[in-house]
Order: sequence, then C-alpha cells, then structure tokens
Amino acid sequence: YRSREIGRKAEDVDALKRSFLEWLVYSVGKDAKTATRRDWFTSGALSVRDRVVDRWMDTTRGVYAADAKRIYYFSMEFLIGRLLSNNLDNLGLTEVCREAVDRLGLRLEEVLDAEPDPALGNGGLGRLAACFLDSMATQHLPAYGYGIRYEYGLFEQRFDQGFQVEFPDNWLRFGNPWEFARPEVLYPIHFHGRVETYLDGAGVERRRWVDTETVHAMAFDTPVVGYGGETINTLRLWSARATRDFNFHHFNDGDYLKAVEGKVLSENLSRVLYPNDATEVGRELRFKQEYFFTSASIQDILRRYMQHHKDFDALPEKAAIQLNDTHPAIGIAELMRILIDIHGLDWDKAWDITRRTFSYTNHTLLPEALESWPVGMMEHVLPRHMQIIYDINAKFLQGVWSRCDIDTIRRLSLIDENGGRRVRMGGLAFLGSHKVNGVSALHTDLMKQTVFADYHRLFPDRITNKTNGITPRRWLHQANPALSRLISSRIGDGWITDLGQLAALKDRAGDEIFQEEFRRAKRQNKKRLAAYIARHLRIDVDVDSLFDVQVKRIHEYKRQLLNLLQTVALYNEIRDNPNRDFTPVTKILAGKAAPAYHQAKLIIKLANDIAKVVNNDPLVRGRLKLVMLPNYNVSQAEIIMPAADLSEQISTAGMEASGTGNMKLALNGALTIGTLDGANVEIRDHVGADNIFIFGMTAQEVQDLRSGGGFDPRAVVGANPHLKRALDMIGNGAFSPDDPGRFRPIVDALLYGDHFLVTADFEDYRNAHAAARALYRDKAEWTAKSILNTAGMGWFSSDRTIMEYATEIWGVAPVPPVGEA
Ligand code: DL6
Repeated sequence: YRSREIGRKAEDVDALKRSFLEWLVYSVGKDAKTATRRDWFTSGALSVRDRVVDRWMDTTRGVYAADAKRIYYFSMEFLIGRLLSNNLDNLGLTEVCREAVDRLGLRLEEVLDAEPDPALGNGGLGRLAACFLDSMATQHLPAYGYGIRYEYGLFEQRFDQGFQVEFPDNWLRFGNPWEFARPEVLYPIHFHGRVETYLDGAGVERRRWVDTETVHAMAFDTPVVGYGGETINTLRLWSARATRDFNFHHFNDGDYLKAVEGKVLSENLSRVLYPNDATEVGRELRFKQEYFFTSASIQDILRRYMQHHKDFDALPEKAAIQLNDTHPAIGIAELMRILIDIHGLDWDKAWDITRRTFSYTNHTLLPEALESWPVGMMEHVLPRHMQIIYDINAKFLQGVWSRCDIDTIRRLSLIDENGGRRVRMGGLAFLGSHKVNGVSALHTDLMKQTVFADYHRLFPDRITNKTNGITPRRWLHQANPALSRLISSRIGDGWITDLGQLAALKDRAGDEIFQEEFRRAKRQNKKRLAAYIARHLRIDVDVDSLFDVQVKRIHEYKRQLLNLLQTVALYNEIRDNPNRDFTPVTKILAGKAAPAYHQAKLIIKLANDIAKVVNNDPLVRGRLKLVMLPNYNVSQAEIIMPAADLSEQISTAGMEASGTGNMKLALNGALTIGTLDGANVEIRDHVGADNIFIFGMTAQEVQDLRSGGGFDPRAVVGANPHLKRALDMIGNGAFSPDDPGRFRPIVDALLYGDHFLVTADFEDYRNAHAAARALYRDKAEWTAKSILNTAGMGWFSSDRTIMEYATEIWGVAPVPPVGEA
C-alpha cells in the first residue's frame, strides 16, 4: 500500500476503527465500555504496527537480496520518544486515526498521551541517535540501531519542596506493543574466566578464552518507520537472560532466594540506564553493559554477513559500524578477538578489517566524560580483550616510537599511567576506526587541538566534522502542526523531506499577512504550553509575554546559573522601577540533574526558590515569571520547542559539543541568545548574524583567559552592582529564608574559582537579554527575524547530517524500496 493514499480513503477510517476494536477485544481482553486510555493506546499501537509489518519485511528482504552494505549504529542510548504519534505521522495516517478514534468516542490526543515516553537515554547523544534512525529510514538507507533494552529508563524527576527527587521509570510495566520479542535470537556473552595458550594443528600458538561466566543477550526488535512508510528499518535492543533460571542445588536445599540469585544478578545487565550525562561512572556494571550489547550486536552482524560470505575479506564493504561515543568502543577488541581467536585470521588482516569497519563519533571534550577503565577491572572482566588492547597499543607505539618524544608517547598510549593504570577508550576508538568525527565545526576543531591533538598529528586525515541535525518530521511536522500547515500552504510540503526548501520563506519575512499567520501559529503553541504549565504547576503565565526557554540537562557548563542570576537582576530592576514599562517575560526552564551531581541539584532548588519569590511578588505584577518544569523528556520538549520565542544557548564557549535543542528551537522560530559555542556558530551563519543575539567570550578567549590565569571573579563581581546584588541575595538567603545558607556553595563556587566563567559573561549576557526584550516589543521586526530563523534552519536537518555520514564515512547507498506489497 501507499500510506498517503490510505490517508485519502474514507473506508480506511472504518478499517482502522475495526482494527482498534479487534485488538482491544482479542489482545487486550477488554470491551469499549471498560477500556482505559492505556488500553486504547495499546490497541491503537497494535493496529498501526499491523500496517507496517509487511513493508518492514519487504525492506529486510530487499536489503538481503541486494546484499547491500548496512549501517550499524551502536549506541548505549536511544531516546526515541513516543512512537504512536510519530508512526502515524510518518505513515500519513494521523487524520485517518483522528477520525477513527473520534468515531469511537475518544480524542486522539488522549490516546497519544497514554503512551509511556521511553527514556532510554540521558540527553543529546541519545536523542541524536533517534533522529538518525528516522533520517536513515526516511532516506532508504539500510540501517540497524543496536542498543540495550533497559527495563528502567532514565529516572522520573519530581520536585519535593523544590528539590529534585528521582523515581524509577518502569516504562515496560504495561508491556510494549511496538516491540517484537525474538527469543530465538540469543547470543552468549562471556565474562571473567582466563586465557589459555595452545598450539593449533599447524603448530601456531593461539589463545582461547575459557572458564567464563555466561549471560545470554536476547533481541527485541522495534520497527523504525521512515517518512512515507516505504522503508522500515529495525532498532534491535538486547535484554539480558540468565543461562540458567535456577540453581537446583540451592533449590533442593530449600534456599529459594539463593536459587534465583544468579539469574537476578545476570539479568541486572539490562536493568537500568545509568543516569550520567557527561560525567564518568566508574561502575563495573556499566562497563559490562557496554560489552554486553556490543558483543551481542557484533555476533549478530557476523551471523548476517556469513549468510552471504565465506570469509571476512568483504566485511568492511558490507558493514559500517558507527560507535556513538566510546561506550561501545570495546567492540573493536571484540571483533579482533572473534576474527583472530575463533576464525583464525592473522593480526594484520584482522586489524585491517576492523579498522575499515568501525568509525567513531566524539560527543564531548569534558575531561570527566572521557571514558577510561581501570586496567585491573578490565583484566578481571575481559582478560582476553585486555591482552588484545595491550597488543594494539604495543604495535601502534612501536610504529611511532622513532617519531615522538617520550611525553608524546605517554599521551598517545592506550594505557594512562597517571595515578592508577587505566585504559583510554577514546584512544582505542580512534585507533580502531577509519574515521573519527566531531559534531559541530567548532567542536571538531577543538578535538584536533586538544584531546586528539597527538593522534591528529599522526593521522591528519582521520578526523572529520559532521555537524549534528534534527529530524524535521518529529520536531516540526509533528510537534508544530500549526506552523507546518502554514509553511506547506505557501511552499508545499516538500520541506518535510528536504528541509532546505524552507529557504523559500525568506522572501516572506517582511510580508505582513504571512507575519500575522506566523504569529498566530506561535500564539497557539504558546497557549498549549501555558495550559500545560497551568496543569502541572498551577502557575498562570501570560501568553503575550516573551517565552524565554532554557531546556536541557542541568550542568554547570550549560550555565543555567547565568540565566538565574540575570533573572534576579531583572527582578530587582522591576522592583526598583515600579512605573517603568517592562517587556513581560516568562522564563521557562526544564532539565534533569544527574542524581549524584550535587551542585546541579542545588541549581534546581535555586530555580524553584527564586520562582516562588518572583512569581508571588505583587510588585512584579506578572511582568516576570519563572517556571521550572519537572521531568523534562521528549514529549515535554515537543510542547515546549514550538512555543518558545527566545532560545537560551549560553554555555561557556568551547564546552558544548554541538547542542541539538538549539536547532529544534530555532527551526520553530525562536531567536537564539547564545555564546559562540557548539553549533550556535553555524546557526548564526545560517540564520544571519542580525537574527541572533550573540554575547560573551569566544572559545579562544576562554582558553587564553584560563591559560593566562588572569581572572578574578571577585573583582568582576565587585565592579558590577547588578551582579553583586543578585549574588548577595542568593548567598544571604533572600530566596531561602528557611535556610539562609543553602545557596552559599553556589555563590562561593562563583567567587572563588568560577570555572565556567559565569561572572565573566554576566554583563554581556544581561545586555543581550535587554536587547532581545526591546526587540520583542516591535512585533513586525521580531516576527521577521523569527521567520528568518525558521527559513535559515534547513541545513540542520538530520537528513543532511546522515547523508554526509553515508557518503563520507560509511560508503553506504540507499536501497530503493520495493514496489507495492
Ligand atoms: O552530539 C549530541 C550531543 C551534543 O549535541 C551535545 O552538545 C553534547 O553535550 C552531547 N553529549 C552527551 C554526553 N556525551 N558523552 N559521553 O550527551 O552530545
């Protein structure tokens, strides 16, 4: 079938309605009278799933028949978001479904809202992987996502008296109608044990890994529906299964708990997503998770490859494995082990195949987020892999020995000898890959100058840039129907799969009628967000105020604190000038802090405490509101992004690798206030320097300042009365009368160090914000710039990013979908 045609046929509404009812009765086991919204969601999801399965199998068969080169995207995180709305949209079935659901006496939004939001990721890295899946399927690229089917996703965040508290996210509690369990796709994953040396039949010395503990990885497949519904790829997530359910020895002794202990421990491997973001977790279980899904995926890839091939020579021509950060980098040693120990290849051949198969994306330069694992732990968990890593290292260092001094050799070594020996996973990923990429132009340059400078000198062609992108399907077409309709009414709907076409809107930036309609769409989205805020926080916000949005993980480098300091300064200004005409502003923040990141959690509490004071101060008269929304996730982002006027992208320059929230906001017409960091630099280039508020130090200035050591935050604070007053208030308990010293650690961190240069950028930021507020008063000017933002963001489609990966890194071509099924 062709999904768009379905959308036009009235009888399909009835067919879909029948399907809803059949699934409800025969699978959920309820009737329409007793069904809950969740039951309707389940039957709806199963009905939609029915409509993709044939195409899914066609896609898989087509790729098999062509023996096409496939992309394997290895990622610890896939932040896919809800699928019902996304799949309906990509199949062109949203309106058909709305009508069908209406005939059942329901509202589509209620059904969509009943879907749990699978939070199998922390933030940018995981969401990027999800956008890539959408773009690969939409562009007919044969691709598999490989990851872990975590039983518990990222924690649910609630606020208790303004403090973040974490609750488990038991997203699978009611089952997952999208996935297909594959109990027959099961691979053994080994841990521990020891390495034996033996002579093979030809008298060659070989190694084998023996006496291991074994866990099984079981596959669960979720179809990934490309836009248009023609290519349906697969997201294969692994779940841990114990090799034995019971220890009969303990069971017969009557010790039932001990009898299942082994099972529980093994299956812990896929129990939880670690809630870290850009900080290292030094946990053996995390390392085991990394190996668990990587090994299962490689076994799966080799099984698939071997159906068409007798040896491994052509593997790099048939499989491109992309490492999404270093988390799956152990896969390099795993492929080497399989090729050498199990299939008998010699080292050089195995290394050549491995390097040509793998490529690696770096997502952060933060030193604490660069993975390294203690050698002792690795020797204990994966003794054979540790040997292979030593061999990779020795051969590499031998090759460069004559060209490098001893300090360089130390830095290049895969073993970090400073303070306890650790394996540098970034080094392993670099050496084992044919291409290594950064995620924005600036970040890639900084990679070359900093973390990978020594490697870059030796391999000058290896590092390449692939600026991130976002899928226009979820982030414009689906999340912002009002603006989407407006755009399509003027330029057609080709932009949905060719976002560059938005450039045609540039000519309309000054068109009054278009502006009026553009504003109307924005207002509709703001009303939706205002209703959401009222529902969740019981705060009324003014839809005509400037919606000023900062949504992302809470981290000191992202500088939510800078935003809060400016909020306090503005609050003071409003109180000091009761009769001045201020532009009403609603500051909207959302984001989770890693549970062990105390300073970030304190920033959340500060935001909530400031909000309480500001929002209830009668002198402010609603001209300033601060809203901290709990539990930021993909579905919340879908409501926030289309409603924003101003997008806060204010990280310390040089620290945000790219950002993708910045792209979602600008695409939906928000103007950016930001530093020249990550992809902000390229956003400025595409939307035009006149349509963005850039402030603050550049990455070079930050570097110079830090290396010069000449920064005294106390002097900066002393010279700036706005900043001093805001800090004094925070430090003296003006927002925390119940505990006046609560925020002292925040103030002290700024006064005695200010590593993230909040105080240094404060005044420039305050001025940029004032300029934004002033401009907002001129509706025509503001709207023109807003239109120019949307029009200029076409380049940031993940379709563009993915095509760059496909042609320049993977060497993979689209497989045209087969004809009608
Ligand atoms: O590349 C996706 C995304 C970037 O847009 C963000 O700038 C960056 O912070 C994020 N990194 C992570 C944490 N990485 N690790 N490890 O999510 O990647």
